[in-house]
Amino acid sequence: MKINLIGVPLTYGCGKDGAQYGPSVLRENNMIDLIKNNGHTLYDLGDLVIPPASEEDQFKGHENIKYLDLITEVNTNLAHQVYCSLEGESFPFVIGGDHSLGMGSIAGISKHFNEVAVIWIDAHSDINTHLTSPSGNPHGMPLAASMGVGHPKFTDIYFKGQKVHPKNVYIIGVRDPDAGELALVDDLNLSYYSMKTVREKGLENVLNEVIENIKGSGVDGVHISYDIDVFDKSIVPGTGTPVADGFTLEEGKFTIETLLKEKFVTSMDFVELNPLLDDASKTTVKTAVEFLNHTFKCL
Ligand code: EXY
Ligand code: MN
Ligand code: MN
Ligand code: MN
Repeated sequence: MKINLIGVPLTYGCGKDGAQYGPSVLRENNMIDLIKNNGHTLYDLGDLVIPPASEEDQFKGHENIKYLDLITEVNTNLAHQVYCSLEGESFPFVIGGDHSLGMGSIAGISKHFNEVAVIWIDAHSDINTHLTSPSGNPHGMPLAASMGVGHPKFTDIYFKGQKVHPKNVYIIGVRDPDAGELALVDDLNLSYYSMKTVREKGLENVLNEVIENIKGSGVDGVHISYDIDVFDKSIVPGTGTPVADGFTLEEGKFTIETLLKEKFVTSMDFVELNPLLDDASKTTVKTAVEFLNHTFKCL
């Protein structure tokens, strides 16, 4: 498969330093070879240029959205790279960087396809808005914005209007929701599988339900936005918001293998690796490399 690799060294969305080194640390750990050795044709588009910003800038655009204008600009640029990749019949693979980049990825795919589905695999649902966020960190807002809920600068990234319909959104692995997010899950009747539900129903049953719904939905594009913090914090300490009771490495590999086997996935993000927060034995990087190798094997 033709893969366009797009690095997004962005950390302003997560309120911590370090996520900007995700793309470089994965490149240093042979991500390029992982892709090529699994038989893909790689077009490495390098990393987006992220404008510098100072501490004082962070609330200039809105009192509860950090770096509103910078995050909007970066996601607009990303959206166009993703759109152009799809127009060129390449698979856009976006490496973060914090999860606010999800707005750009989804805006780009939404412009290319008639109707898209988004599978959000994450310890968090990332459906806060400036009105519900406890932190003002945009990495907790991208999926709400992509559904047209939130600050207009975020909901209108790249083009005005909703990027993905709530009925085409599938959230898997949440273990740390905020009250405002749970309210939105109910309001929008989202397909929401908390980690508790995954454990009760069984991962394979959850994935099969998601797959059946997607196959019957008529969408022509499917995006996976994979947040590394869906893994248990014992194997992914190097992330901004680690949470207990997460996926084992095998569960993560099973998840991506099961979804990719359907051959309907058309783009993917891999986000929130923060090497500055990793442990001395680089457990997080090792987990990421093993997971990505399996991903590229299955793509
Ligand atoms: N829900 C919390 C907030 O909105 O601040 C934590 C968000 C963490 C987001 C990470 C990317 O998944
Ligand atoms: Mn996330
Ligand atoms: Mn469209
Ligand atoms: Mn998360």
